[in-house]
Parts: sequence; structure tokens; C-alpha cells
Amino acid sequence: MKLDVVTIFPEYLQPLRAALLGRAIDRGLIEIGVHDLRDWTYDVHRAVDDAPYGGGPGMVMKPQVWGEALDAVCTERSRLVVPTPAGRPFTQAMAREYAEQEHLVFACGRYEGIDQRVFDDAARRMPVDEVSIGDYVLVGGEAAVLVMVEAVVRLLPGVLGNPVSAEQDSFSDGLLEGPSFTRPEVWRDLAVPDVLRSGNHARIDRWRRDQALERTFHRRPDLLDRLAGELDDHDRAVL
Ligand code: 6GU
Repeated sequence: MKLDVVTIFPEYLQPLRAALLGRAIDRGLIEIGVHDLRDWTYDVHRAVDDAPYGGGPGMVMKPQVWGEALDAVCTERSRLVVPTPAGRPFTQAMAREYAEQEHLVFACGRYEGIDQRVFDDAARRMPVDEVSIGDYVLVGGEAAVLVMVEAVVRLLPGVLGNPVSAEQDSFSDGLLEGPSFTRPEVWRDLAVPDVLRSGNHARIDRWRRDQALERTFHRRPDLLDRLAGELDDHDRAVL
């Protein structure tokens, strides 16, 4: 998979080369390009923004600069992802969909956003998604790109040591993951639940499912509503 990021803060994307993602690059599983938007400016000030039509506070990023940048970075096989608090919510389902793409291009806006015509124009040639990572406002899209790239890349074959762990995580079955324990058996007077040391794997699986259901009920009841049709009688008895 090829990933490209266009930003006015290329240094902000350095974490893409660290840890799990860095290993994926070294092993040739992904290729990451980070591009400075100002490389496509031609004036002495390297201006990327201008005052908004219609007035109001803040600045809007200029279409000519973004247009040239995306012309250079995108191909007819690209998918353009635009991080914005005004976007559709990023979900695990979208991470799975992006993991199937051959080329993702992330366009990081700052200030009050990017001239809308940049996306309307790009959409004539490729899929364009305006995506939000949550109901809060960031200064720019860079941190959101780090979040989305990590969510996508960990799903690529060969990136995680143990592929089962990707499948068992929170959200893959629509529930939050329950608690985990390791040795010692008792720590600061707190014991590991007996069932986990019983060796009875049917009981352990059932207990884990119950914990996941209870945790989801308390922390994310909205997720349970969506799952209603898939719960069996035992599940419903727990809730
Ligand atoms: Cl994707 N971008 C920005 N700038 N703020 C956000 C966001 C994205 N998601 C939530 N807040």
C-alpha cells in the first residue's frame, strides 16, 4: 500500500516512521510519502491561505496550491481522504475498507479549511472522503492522519505479529473488549478472576463475552443498540 500525506507541517508526520509503522516500511509492506504543500507555491511568501469569501474569521487554504499538489501526488487509482471535524465519523469499518486500497492520499488542512472546490474537482477523478476522528476540534488534520494511518496499517497482512489479536480487538465484533490479566495471581491484594485460571475454555469464552457486554452496556450503550439483532438469549440475560 502507498500512503501520501500533503501538509504544511511535514515534521508533524515523523511518527509515521516510528514503531509498528516504521517496521511496516522497513519490511516493504507500506510506502509513505510526506509532502510539503508549500512546494507548490510560487510567490516569495509561499502563501497557502487567503481571506474567506463572505467574510468571517480565519483564513481558507487556496485552491490553486492544493490543486497542483493533488495533481502531482494523486493518480487515477488514488483515494483522497480529507481530515476535518466537519467530516463523516471514522470507524473500524472504514479502516477495513481503506486497508483494501492501493493508494491513500491524505490532504491536511489548517486554518478554517480548504477551498471546497479542491474536493469537488478531485471528486471528478477519484473517491473523496471528508472524515472526522471524533466530536472535538483539532488545530489541523495531521494528528488525525496519524490516528487513521495507524488504524489502517495494523490491518494489513503481515503487519501485526499475531493476526488473531486484530480480529479479537474492541469493535471487530461490535463490543468493547473486556479486562485482561497476567501474572502474578494476586497483586496488591487484587486477585485474577478464578474463571481465567480454571482451564475451562467454554466457561472462559462465556465469561469474556459477558465482560464485554457489561462494559459496552456501561460505557457505550450506543454500540449495543446497533447490535440488538445479533444478541442471543444468554447475552440478553447478562444485560
Ligand atoms: Cl479529522 N481534523 C480536525 N482538524 N479536527 C478534528 C478532526 C479532524 N476530527 C475531529 N476533530
